[in-house]
Amino acid sequence: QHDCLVSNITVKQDFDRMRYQGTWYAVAKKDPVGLFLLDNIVAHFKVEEDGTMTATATGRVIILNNWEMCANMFGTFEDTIDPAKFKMKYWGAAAYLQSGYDDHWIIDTDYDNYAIHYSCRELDMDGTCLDGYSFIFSRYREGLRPEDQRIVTEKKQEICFLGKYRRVAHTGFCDTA
Ligand code: DAO
Repeated sequence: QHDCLVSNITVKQDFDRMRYQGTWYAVAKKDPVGLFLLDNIVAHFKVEEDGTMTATATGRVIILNNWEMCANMFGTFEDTIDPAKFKMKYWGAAAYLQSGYDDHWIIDTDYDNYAIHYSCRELDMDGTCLDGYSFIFSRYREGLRPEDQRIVTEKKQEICFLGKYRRVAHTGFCDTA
């Protein structure tokens, strides 16, 4: 059923970027090679007046051997023919933070409780994902509701990342003021 081909991965039908706006707490993450955001990851999505989706995000990172800090990150999303598949250009508030250009797919969301994000950075020769990452987002920093966990587990399986996630802690490390 799940052949793990990136080209066969299904995303949210009729994705509605307006309803996706606002705050999302990362509650779990599958890391890419050379992981960057560690924990306390919070993203805020917005639709600009011209319809472009943008995001800001914070998270704890460790840079330059052992300097721990909160990264302030920015992202702008380029549309594709699929409303749930974007190209994300991202950069940090400071030059020494990571920047890049990644796929940003919304696999599933109910807009009010959970969202499953997926990004494959590098395809393997067989069409599966060689290097990718994924966030499980919740509208609540306490985590997902039990009824959403079943759906999320099913989707983790469909994107072939089941068992590769770690829990993302929210300790208040990046809370301002
Ligand atoms: O943490 O290892 C990693 C990869 C994630 C890099 C992307 C961070 C920038 C995010 C901008 C806002 C979108 C959630």
